[in-house]
Amino acid sequence: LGKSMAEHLRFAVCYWHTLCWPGLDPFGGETFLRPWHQAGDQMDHARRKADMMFETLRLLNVPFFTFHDLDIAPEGSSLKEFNRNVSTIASHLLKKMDETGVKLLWGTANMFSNRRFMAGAATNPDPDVFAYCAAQVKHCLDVTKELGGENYVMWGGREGYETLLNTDLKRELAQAGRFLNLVVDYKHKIGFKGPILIEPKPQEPTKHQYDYDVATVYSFLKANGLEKEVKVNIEQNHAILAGHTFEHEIALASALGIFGSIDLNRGDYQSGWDTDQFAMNVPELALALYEILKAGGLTTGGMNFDAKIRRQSIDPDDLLHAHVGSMDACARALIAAAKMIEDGRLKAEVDKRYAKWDEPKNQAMLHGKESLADIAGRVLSENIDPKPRSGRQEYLENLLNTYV
Ligand code: GLO
Ligand code: NI
Ligand code: NI
Ligand code: NI
Repeated sequence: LGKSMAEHLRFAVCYWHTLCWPGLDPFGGETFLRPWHQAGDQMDHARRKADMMFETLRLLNVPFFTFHDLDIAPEGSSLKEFNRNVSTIASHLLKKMDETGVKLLWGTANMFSNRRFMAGAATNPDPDVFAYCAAQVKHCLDVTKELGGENYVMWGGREGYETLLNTDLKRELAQAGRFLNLVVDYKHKIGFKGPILIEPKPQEPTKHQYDYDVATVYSFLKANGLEKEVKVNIEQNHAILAGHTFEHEIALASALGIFGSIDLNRGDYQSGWDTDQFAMNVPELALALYEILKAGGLTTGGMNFDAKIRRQSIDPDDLLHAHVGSMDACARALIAAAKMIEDGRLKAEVDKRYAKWDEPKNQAMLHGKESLADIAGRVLSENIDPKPRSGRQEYLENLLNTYV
C-alpha cells in the first residue's frame, strides 16, 4: 500500500511497564526487583535504567520509545529538583538517541502516582494541585520537544470521581477544559509540532474517568473548541473496558478526524480491569489494522507496547519474547489487513450496500434540498415500501478467515 512494513509498524517500547513495573498486584508485592528498585544513588539508577532501555530497543530493533517524566528520573524532594533530574536524564537519553538513531514517539507527565494527586490532577478541587500540574506538564513538554518527540500524550490518570456526593462534575470538566487550552497554547508558543493526544479510558483508577471513550473525548474537545488541535491515543484494553472493540474506537476517531496513535495491548474480555497483556491475537489485530489502513495509516502516531509481562514471568527472556510475539502478530495482521484492502472484495460489498444513495433523488434527501415533509410526501406519492435487504454479515465474517 505504498509504504514498507516498517513504515506501518512504528513500534515503541514503553518505559513504565518494561523497566519500572516490579510485578506487584493488589494482593502481593514485587516479584522481579530490578537494580534500580533497590537502595542506592537514584540518579545512577536512572542512568542504568536508560541504558537498559536502549539495550532492549537494540535487541528488539524497535525504532521508538515512550516515557513518563517520573519513569526516567527520581522525584527528589521538590519540583525544582525533579525538573533538574528529568533534564539531566533527558540529556543522557538524547546522547543515546544520537548514537543509536532511536526516536521518541511521545513523552507524558505522571500526574497520578504521587499522593498529591489522590483527588485528581487538573480537575482537583485544590488550585495548588492545578498549578503544580501546569508546572509538571510545561517541563515535560519542553523535554519532549528537546528530544524531538513526535507526539505528546495526556492520559487522564485520576481525572474522574468515586462519588458525586463530594464532586462538582461541571466545575471539574471546566477545569479540565481550561487546562487543555493552556497546554495547547503553550505547545504553539514553543513550536512543538507534533499532536497532543488524549488517551481515553472509562474506569480505573477512578470509578468514573472523565475521558471515558473516543465519543466522550470528542464532545469534550468540541465543547472547548479543541477538536482541530487534539487527537486521541487509543488503547485496546481501554476500548474493551468501555464496552467497545478496539476497531470501533479507531474507526470512530478516524470518522471524527481525531485519530492519532495506539497503545497496543490486550485485555481479556472477562477481567474488568486493565491487564495490559501483550497483543497476540492475529484476527483481532487484523480488524484494528484494517481500520488503521483505511484511516491512512499511522503518520505521526505509532504502536506503543503499553503492555507488561505477567508477574509470574520472572525470567527476563519473557520480556523479549513478549515483544517479539506481539510484533510478529502485528506483522501477520498487517499482511492480512493489506490483503483485505487490496483485493477489494470487502469494499465492493460495502459499496453495494450503500449504492442506492448514489441516485440523485436520494442525494437530495442528504444535501438539504428536501425537507422532512418533502421526503414524507415522496414516500406516499412514490409508494416507497422498504423490504429487508441482505447485510451479508456471516458471509463477510467467514471471508475474514480467508485473510488471516
Ligand atoms: C493506563 C494508561 C497509561 C497510559 C500512560 C501514558 O491505563 O494506559 O499507561 O498509557 O500514562 O499516557
Ligand atoms: Ni495506555
Ligand atoms: Ni491502560
Ligand atoms: Ni492498559
